[in-house]
Amino acid sequence: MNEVHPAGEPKSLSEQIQRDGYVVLRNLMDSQELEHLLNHADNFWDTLHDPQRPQSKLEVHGAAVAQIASVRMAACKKRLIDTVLTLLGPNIYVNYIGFTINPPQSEDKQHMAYHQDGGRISKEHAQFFEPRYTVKAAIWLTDGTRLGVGNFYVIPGSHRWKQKPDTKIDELAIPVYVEPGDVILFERRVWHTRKTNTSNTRRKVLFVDYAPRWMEPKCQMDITPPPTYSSPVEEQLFNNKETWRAYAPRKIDLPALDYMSSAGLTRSVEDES
Ligand SMILES: O=C(O)CCC(=O)C(=O)O
Repeated sequence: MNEVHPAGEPKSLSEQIQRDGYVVLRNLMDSQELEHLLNHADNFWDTLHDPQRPQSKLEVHGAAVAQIASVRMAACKKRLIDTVLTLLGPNIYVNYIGFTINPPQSEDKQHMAYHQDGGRISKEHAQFFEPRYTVKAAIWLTDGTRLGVGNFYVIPGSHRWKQKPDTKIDELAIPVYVEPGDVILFERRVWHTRKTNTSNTRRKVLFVDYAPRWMEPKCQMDITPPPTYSSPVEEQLFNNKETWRAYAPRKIDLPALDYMSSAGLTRSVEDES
């Protein structure tokens, strides 16, 4: 977390998320950091993919991924974490982390359905104001600058829909083009999908979901033995064992609070209109 960025950038990135439901953080990872992550993704693929199902994605998540220092470091990159803290405030942790690796698929393979994240959350807020609650970072390790590579599609502004419109929503969606090392940061309510990878290369993305500490984890995140965390904020994000403290945290349980004030960050207020 020790690189610098122009003052105000997290604020303007978080304003873009408020408006569009997503934002792209360009060049977040440098080439060495990318190489480390790619090596891990490739090792997982080599050891875990099912050769009987060559078109199936491989998703590896939870402690097996969280225990890798370069992965935790990616989740804590300053420009990313500053934007996340501005959006969600200090009482957060990583409730999902995982590599998704998408091999080449045939043209007729149906793509994933458009969806919002968060399981039942949207259903349980029907007719009420639905808070953002969580944001997810898609850290792209491979090229996403052309179509047909398993691109991320999003409907800008759809996080504000009161209900899904009665139209073909694919016509409202746009592809988000990214270089390796760019990050798509999107919020839970925005409608999005991944299109089919019809290229001849594997698409590799590291996903990190940031959530309030009182929300349950989406995967088993306990790293044993505990690693050496590189900062108190990293420890808060990856070591969320004290569940009751997540509801009533003391200041000592919230290093991200001190971090926010030393970095001059304030939580943005969400416009409910
Ligand atoms: O793989 C992608 O690009 C999108 C994945 C997705 O829809 C999600 O993580 O909610």
